[in-house]
Amino acid sequence: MIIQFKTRLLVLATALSCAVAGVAAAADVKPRLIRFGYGLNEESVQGRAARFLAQELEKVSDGKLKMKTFGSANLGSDEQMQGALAGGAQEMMVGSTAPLAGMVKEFGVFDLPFLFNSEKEADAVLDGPLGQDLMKKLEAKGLVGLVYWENGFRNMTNSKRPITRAEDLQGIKLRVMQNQIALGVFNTLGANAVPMPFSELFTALETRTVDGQENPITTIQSSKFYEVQPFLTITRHVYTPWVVLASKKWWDTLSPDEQKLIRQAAAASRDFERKDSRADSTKAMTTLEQAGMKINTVTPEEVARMRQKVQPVVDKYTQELGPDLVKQLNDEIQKARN
Ligand code: TK8
Repeated sequence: MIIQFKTRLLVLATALSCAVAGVAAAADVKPRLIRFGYGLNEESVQGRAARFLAQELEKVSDGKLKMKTFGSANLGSDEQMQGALAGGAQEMMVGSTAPLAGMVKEFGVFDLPFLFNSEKEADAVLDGPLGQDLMKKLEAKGLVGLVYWENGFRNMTNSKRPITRAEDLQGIKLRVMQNQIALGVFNTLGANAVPMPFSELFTALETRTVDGQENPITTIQSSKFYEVQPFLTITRHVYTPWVVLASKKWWDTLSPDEQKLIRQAAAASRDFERKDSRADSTKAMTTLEQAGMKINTVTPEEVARMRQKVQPVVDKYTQELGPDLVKQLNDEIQKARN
């Protein structure tokens, strides 16, 4: 009787200690060094989330999976890193979906303007069927999509004038992400859109190679665009995400346990990053005001006008991206909205 009880206790204790030690100890996890690249600087939302991811990964792997992070496009622009991952020369990165559309055109859906009304809607679509299906399409191109981080709603800055109406964009050389839809949208609104990698943007603004750009408030603050751009116009014209990617060539050499730990750490980084981004957005706005930027918000009527102006671009790319996909997108947004 007593012996039986003791045996049971021992079995229970063993089971418990295994659970506490976590997956890493028992699992097939080798010491590895993972290079993780990103485009913004270390003091940005991206920088903080990259450090969080590195720490989380060390924690869940008992120090076996070590991540070295490289900010400020030190491993290359988003596009260059995408190529490095596909070729197996770099393990991981985070970047915008816009340049990914060059590999999997369907990622262009996130460049369609005036889709989402709130971060909540974006989360629902990105973490839901549409966002996940898009990530699966990357595998054929040599990339593994892990999670979406928030980049956010984009607003315009420039060195010439406040944008109160679309017409104010006339004659403004506006840097846009390297993506056909972004190019079409801003040219149609009246700007002279110039596609350029983010890594070249600050210098281009400083030297007046371009007059303006568009990015979320958090980036306008962390990249110090306020030093060279006196005007900020709140348009929230598009919500664009970042996606955390792994090289498929490299991913396929990992054990299932290692893949599981990376997925787990990536999911934690997504939750951390979105929360941080939303809190930082409010703080960044104050910084921009204090830095003396002249800030205006376009009226809802003007947003409606802009939306109407770009409708032909939306129609054109709805055909190219696939009307079913765009319908699915709008349905998923509606569902999240209600
Ligand atoms: C950083 C970019 C950036 C994006 C852009 O590498 O290019 O304007 O918003 O966040 O991905």
